[in-house]
Amino acid sequence: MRPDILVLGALTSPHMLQQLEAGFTCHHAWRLPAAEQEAFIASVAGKARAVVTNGGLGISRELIAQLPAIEIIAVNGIGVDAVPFDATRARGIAVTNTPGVLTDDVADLGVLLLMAAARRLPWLDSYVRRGDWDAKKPIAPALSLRGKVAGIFGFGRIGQAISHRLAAFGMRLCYYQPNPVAGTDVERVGSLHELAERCDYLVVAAPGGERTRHSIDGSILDALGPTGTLVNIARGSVVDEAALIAALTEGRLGAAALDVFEDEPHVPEALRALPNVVLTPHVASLTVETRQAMGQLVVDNLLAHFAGKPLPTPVA
Ligand code: 8YV
Repeated sequence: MRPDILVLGALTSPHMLQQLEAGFTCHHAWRLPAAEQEAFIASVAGKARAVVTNGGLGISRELIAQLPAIEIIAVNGIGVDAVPFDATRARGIAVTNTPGVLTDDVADLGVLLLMAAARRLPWLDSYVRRGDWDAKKPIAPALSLRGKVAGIFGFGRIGQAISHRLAAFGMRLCYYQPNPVAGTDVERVGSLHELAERCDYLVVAAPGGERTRHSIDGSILDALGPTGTLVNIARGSVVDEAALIAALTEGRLGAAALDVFEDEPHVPEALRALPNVVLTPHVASLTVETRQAMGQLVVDNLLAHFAGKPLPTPVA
């Protein structure tokens, strides 16, 4: 009998979808309008032996409690901050994620956002579209990246991949995270506050969750200052969004480039109205190749689990 799986997060890889459909009886909650999902989930809850979800969505403690047959939660993403591990541990539920395969694309988007903010790409694009070039309206020059300091908060695989890319642009680098990283030439500074004081671009690549919640608060943004730029490709929860909006609106922070938000997909109107902000809708890993590789890991973990084999990428 094919195991029943409950799919919560949108599946963006057709290849993954095909393989899931071939090996399992899939119940696709994500295809339904939000208002219909609860009743649908309740109707299949008794038989779901696996859940497929994504990094941002995770799974709630309440939903886990609703699933008597659940054995494994396969997260289609690297971040597992939205998975309640006390609940999974208590029930012996396995959790897997997709490490490694998304590092390059997420790092690329981090650099793209940093450069888009530095060179004011959205403003320039609309300048041309609006016909301001024909009208010979003035353009203020941007600032060069060469010689500027990028401070990376969170120096795991993605943070390090961002640093390699930015080094190639002639930027100086430093990082902060609680545990020093071995085997890197990049300097670790003593605190997040010091990192923000030292850098021109503060790039958030730290995991989400309670430990990092609102780490980037008003005092960190003030340390970054009116010429500083915040880039976030990690989790919206790491940044106090209200403090960020206040700092940008009051000119205490120069600019921000954000792929992630506190209450996705809701992006506060105040943020959307600011000209010195670049916004993308949580798409750092959204490329054909990476989503296929992530999807393959999800499928491989599920197949291994139901075949009684070791999981390729379990979360410890
Ligand atoms: C995805 C992510 O957007 O990996 C993560 O933690 O947030 C992203 O790569 C998400 O998991 C969609 O599948």
